[in-house]
Amino acid sequence: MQNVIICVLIAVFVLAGKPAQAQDGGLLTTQTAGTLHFELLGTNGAASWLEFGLGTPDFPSDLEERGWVFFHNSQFGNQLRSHDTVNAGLVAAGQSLDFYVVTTFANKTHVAFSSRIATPTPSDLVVFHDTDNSLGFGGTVAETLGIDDWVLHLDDAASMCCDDDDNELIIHVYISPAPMS
Ligand SMILES: [Ca+2]
Ligand SMILES: [Ca+2]
Ligand SMILES: [Ca+2]
Repeated sequence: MQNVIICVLIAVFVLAGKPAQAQDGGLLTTQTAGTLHFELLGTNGAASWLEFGLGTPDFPSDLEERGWVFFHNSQFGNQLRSHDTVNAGLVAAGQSLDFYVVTTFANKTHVAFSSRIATPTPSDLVVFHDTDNSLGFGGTVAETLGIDDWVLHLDDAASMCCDDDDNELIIHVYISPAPMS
């Protein structure tokens, strides 16, 4: 019981520390409370820098200031780096989740936010929407596998020049139940 109380307190603290979400909700909305997990299923493309993370960080900013989950840098042989945990490891039921993607391609850096719904940029649209419905999910990039279990099919943030193939970052996002005792 004590663990439950601690978990609730942590969840309240995490939520209180988060910036207000867009009124029309995030890219994903949780149904249950628990621990948020990310698993990279695939990556493609020729970006010199490709980064995926949680939230809507300020730009420009240092990598350490952002809630990055995965990144790779071609200067280091495209070696993927991943965080074991992210900065909002515990989520509540009904919580909105938004994400960002950074891409450097041909010496130009592009940033896309899923939260920028009202006035999306071309990068926002190509990354966080399936503009040509090639995935067949009705225009969303989120494939629903089950309750709080999704696969995101994301372009990189430079793809607005070239394609909407939704395959530069394929990421499994899911929530495991919070530990109970
Ligand atoms: Ca897309
Ligand atoms: Ca693409
Ligand atoms: Ca598409």
